[in-house]
Amino acid sequence: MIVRKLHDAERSNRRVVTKTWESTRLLLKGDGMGYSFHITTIYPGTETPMWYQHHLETVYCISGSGELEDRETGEIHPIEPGTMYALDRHDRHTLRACTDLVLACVFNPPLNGLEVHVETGAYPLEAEAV
Ligand code: 9YT
Repeated sequence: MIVRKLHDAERSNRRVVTKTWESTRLLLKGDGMGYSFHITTIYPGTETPMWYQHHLETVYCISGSGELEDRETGEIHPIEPGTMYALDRHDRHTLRACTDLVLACVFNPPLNGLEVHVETGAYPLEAEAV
């Protein structure tokens, strides 16, 4: 069994910080679950274009508000607590946060640990592990 506390993980190298978001990766590939599980905060007033060519991702909004643009269709979806979205088709998308947007995220295949977006908005398949 694996038991971890977010406040402990935030003080370790499981926390990755970028210009528009930070993410604490509570479960990673090395944990052997077959997926990774993260608590991510998107910073207010920011816009993050993403395109996970190598991963499927499910996101659940815990708190905050923002919007998700589906760049495949042009649709805009409000994001608020209780909203889930699943990128089942490696969809190109952009996330905009009005406030701190706190999200629970699951990735399949699991992240190794230190992934940050490359220019296309993807994560490489094999990044450095923590
Ligand atoms: C929602 C999203 O994909 N945000 C970027 C960070 C990502 N969730 C991560 O690496 O934890």
